[in-house]
Amino acid sequence: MKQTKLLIIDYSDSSANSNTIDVETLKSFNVQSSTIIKTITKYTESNLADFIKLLPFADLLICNLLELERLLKVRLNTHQEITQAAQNLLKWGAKSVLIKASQLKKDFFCQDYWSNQEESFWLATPRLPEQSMGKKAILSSAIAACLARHYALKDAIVIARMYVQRGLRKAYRENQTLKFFHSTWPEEHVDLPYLSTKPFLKWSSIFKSCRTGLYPIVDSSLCVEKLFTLGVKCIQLRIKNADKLFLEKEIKRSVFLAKKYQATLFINDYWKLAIHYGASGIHLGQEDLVTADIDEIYQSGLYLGVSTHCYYEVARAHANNPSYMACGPIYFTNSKEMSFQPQGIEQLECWRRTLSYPLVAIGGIKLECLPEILKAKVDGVAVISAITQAEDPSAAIKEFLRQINNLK
Ligand code: TZP
Ligand code: MG
Repeated sequence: MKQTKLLIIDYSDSSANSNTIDVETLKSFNVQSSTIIKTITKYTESNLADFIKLLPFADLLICNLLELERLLKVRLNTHQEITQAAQNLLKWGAKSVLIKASQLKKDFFCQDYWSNQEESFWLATPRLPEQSMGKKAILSSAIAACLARHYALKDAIVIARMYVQRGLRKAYRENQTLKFFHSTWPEEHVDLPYLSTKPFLKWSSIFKSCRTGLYPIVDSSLCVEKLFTLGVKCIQLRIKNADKLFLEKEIKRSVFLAKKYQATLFINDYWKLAIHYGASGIHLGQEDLVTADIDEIYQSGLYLGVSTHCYYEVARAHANNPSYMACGPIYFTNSKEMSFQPQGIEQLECWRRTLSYPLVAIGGIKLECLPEILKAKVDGVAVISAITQAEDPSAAIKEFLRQINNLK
């Protein structure tokens, strides 16, 4: 999370009322928190020019497909055309754009596209029956609400999308009219969007699920062996910056040990070697999701675990239906360079309420805080330093195992 005070422009050209704000008025605003400016502009060439002058102030411009077509005077029939149109719109000066593309009717999913030129993603949810309820206005309000709670913009967009999806899914009739269901924080798995850099064209394969229990992360086959002899049943081998020969030897030996002890072994990063040597699963970070061949991993029959640190990453992991999601860091950690603040136990509890995936808590977990982690009903507890830096690693492992397995 970071401090955010952003300007959102919710473009609309559908009303006859002209209510367009001009640049001078905008400059005179003393913006204290994230603000939404709704432009209601009966479309003419001259007020289009005024509208464009506002855009360099906008952190986010939201418009739907038909509005985008009218703004750019183009027809948009494909994902590729929408992507290109969004890039053209960005040239007008907004720092980022969110295109509600649900009007692309032949699309199986309901998809939105966000881009800030450097980064972009599609957000997809199953299509619900078409309802006209001012969805775009609700979406921009929900984004502003999340920004006010200091979520980063990409997280705010994901949470707002969940809010809108739930409201539409649970829409109800009152006096013959269909009403959007407004409520508190969205926490239902079914409303979580799939997030990907590519448009969503079909359902993704679903990886078999894996409940890890105590899940130590170690960097050598020697440690793997020691932990298996102490009764650990699931381990991740995470070797960074090793030479290829050494790496292969370590993976091969760890796989041999996992088979000997009838235990589960995940390999971090090296998915091709994991498949080649027959590990039980592969653990990938967010960057790896871009380069790894997820279909090939699925075809190989291995588990897939994914690291997540925020809503944006959870939605991106969700697009791959992994065997578990690791959420962290829960507490402060020194074991990995981290650009995320600790999420804390409340957010872990929220992930538990939200995610149907097996949930692995990670980051700064020591024996002292294990009871509150287990109270959150996680399926796995991933640890590095609590074991590698323990005064008596064997005793620490026995205690972790005792507490985790007692609760099963
Ligand atoms: N991913 C998120 S936190 C973390 C990783 C790999 C490090 C966990 O190590 P520790 O020592 O248990 O905090
Ligand atoms: Mg990685």
